[in-house]
Order: sequence, then structure tokens, then C-alpha cells
Amino acid sequence: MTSPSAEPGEPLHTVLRSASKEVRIGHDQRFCLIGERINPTGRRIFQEQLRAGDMSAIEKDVKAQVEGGADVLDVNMGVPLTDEPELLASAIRLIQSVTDLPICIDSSVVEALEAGLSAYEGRALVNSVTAEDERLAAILPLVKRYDAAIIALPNDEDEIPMEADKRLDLTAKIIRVATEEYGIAKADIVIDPLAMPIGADTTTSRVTWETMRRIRDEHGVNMTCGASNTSFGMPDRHTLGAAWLPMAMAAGLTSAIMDTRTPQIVEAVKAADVFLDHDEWGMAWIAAHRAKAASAT
Ligand code: THG
Repeated sequence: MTSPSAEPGEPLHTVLRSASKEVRIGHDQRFCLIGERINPTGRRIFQEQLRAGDMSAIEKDVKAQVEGGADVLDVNMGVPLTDEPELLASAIRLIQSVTDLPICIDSSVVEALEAGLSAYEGRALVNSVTAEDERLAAILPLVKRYDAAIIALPNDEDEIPMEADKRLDLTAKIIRVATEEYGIAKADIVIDPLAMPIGADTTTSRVTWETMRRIRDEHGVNMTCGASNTSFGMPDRHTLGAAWLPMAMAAGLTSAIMDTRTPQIVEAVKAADVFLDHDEWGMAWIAAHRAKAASAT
């Protein structure tokens, strides 16, 4: 039985754009791969380079994510003791000059999100807002003003709810506030159902699957999440990632922030697109196979 809030009709499409390219996220679309690597978290050398004004590593990361098959690039410039708004804006200007992929602007600092939006020429995905009133009030007006889309996390204060019911309550709140109070289209709200490391607690993915299925069935909105979180601290992470993503896709995940440098994971996603009938006649799968065969000769 469908929920009373489920809406009939066409699947919602989250449309992102660079100056010259459009990407659509949707429950009837091929999975959207958001490259995660342009992020200095946990990378000491990259942080030191950025602090010294050396942006050369960014170009390498862009190239690697694009070659691996990224559709969108997540850009995070959270380096302690730097001017994050300035750094993020510079990074976005640089990245736009070397790739035509749309950008997902990743920061917890409102001023950095705004600086990134003002440097970006296109329709960005803003990453992220939570269900906290103060965060919603600070970030949603920016999303509306810059005509962007937004990733929203169903957590409030410092608590990450471990029950699907609570995540669904917060998702409903976010969608209500964004659409009714800020006039943001439901198609432009991308919920992060919260993916946690399996190494710490083997029940976490079950909660995530339930959250995904219910968000898809009750709200129909698009979803993304940090996929590499799930295998953190475990051995053979690539195999875990290659299993986790197709399972998430079957539960309704429509994109992920992930490391597109790993062929095993990217190929598992492309194969799942075929089985979910998101790749009509397997055309993209076959075309990729032919391109690979041609480049090998
Ligand atoms: N949801 C949303 N946005 C996100 C996340 C999420 N943005 C950031 C992060 N999580 C996703 N991006 C990355 C980028 C790099 C790495 C992981 C996630 C990474 N991790 C190293 C690893 O996995 O081994 C370790 C880095 C470290 O030591 O901290 O490189 O969940 N909306």
C-alpha cells in the first residue's frame, strides 16, 4: 500500500549544471556518481599545500575523479587555520577552468557555501544543511537566491538518530520547511539518509536501507550519501563498497559521494543500473565495454 503522502506522476529530477553541462539525478535515471576526493580531510600533505596556496593537487584529483567516471565533483576545502570562504571560491574557479562537470559545494561554514555559490557559474548542489532551525534559516535562503539544489541531513543538534522513524520525521520537517517557508522545489531537495561505518555496528546499514526505502516511497525525493563511510576501518573496502552501493540503489539511493577512482566500485554501480532498468537495453553498459575494448587495441 502506498503512503498518503506519496505523489503520483513523473519522478522528481534534480537538475545540476555547469556552464556547459547538465546532470539529472532521478529515480528513473542512471546513478549519479559524485567524486569525493577534492577534500583535504585526513590528508595532511594536501592541507599543507592548500595552506601554502598551492592548488596543484586539486587538478590531479579532478583528473582522477573525472577519468574514473564522476558525473559531479564534490568540493570541500575545510582546512583548519585558513580562510575557508576564500579558499573554496578559488578552488571552484580553478575546477571550472579544468572540467565541465557540475559541482557539489561541500562545507559546514555558511560563509564558505555563499562564497562558493557566488564563484560558481551554473546550478550547484549545496552540501549540506541539517534539520536544525538555525541551519535551515541560514542556508535555505542562499539555496533559493542562487537557484541551487540542496543536500539535507536528517539530524538535529549533535545527535545522529539511529532509528529510521526519527530520520523520517526530520526528513518530513526539512521538506516542509524548504518547500513551504522558502519556496524550494521538492525536486531540488536531496536527502542524505546517513550512511555509517559497518565496522562500528553491523546493524547500521539495515537502518539506512529502511530509511532509503521509506524516503523514496513516502516522499519520492532524490538521495545521496557518503558511501565510503560505510567501509571505514574494515579490510578489503573496495569489495564492501561494490556490494553496498548496488544494495543502496535497490533501496532507492539515486546518487553517492564516493571515490570514483576504484573501477570495481564504479563498475558495480553501472551493472546495478542495468538490472534496475535505469540503463535502457544496457546501452551505456555496452558502449562503455566497446570504448574499453577500443582503447585496449
Ligand atoms: N554526506 C555528505 N557529505 C559528505 C559526507 C557525507 N562529505 C564529506 C564525506 N562525507 C564524503 N567525502 C569523503 C571524502 C574523502 C574521504 C571520505 C569521504 C576519504 N576518507 C579516507 C578513507 O576513507 O580512508 C580517510 C580520511 C580520514 O582519515 O579522515 O578520503 O557522508 N552529504
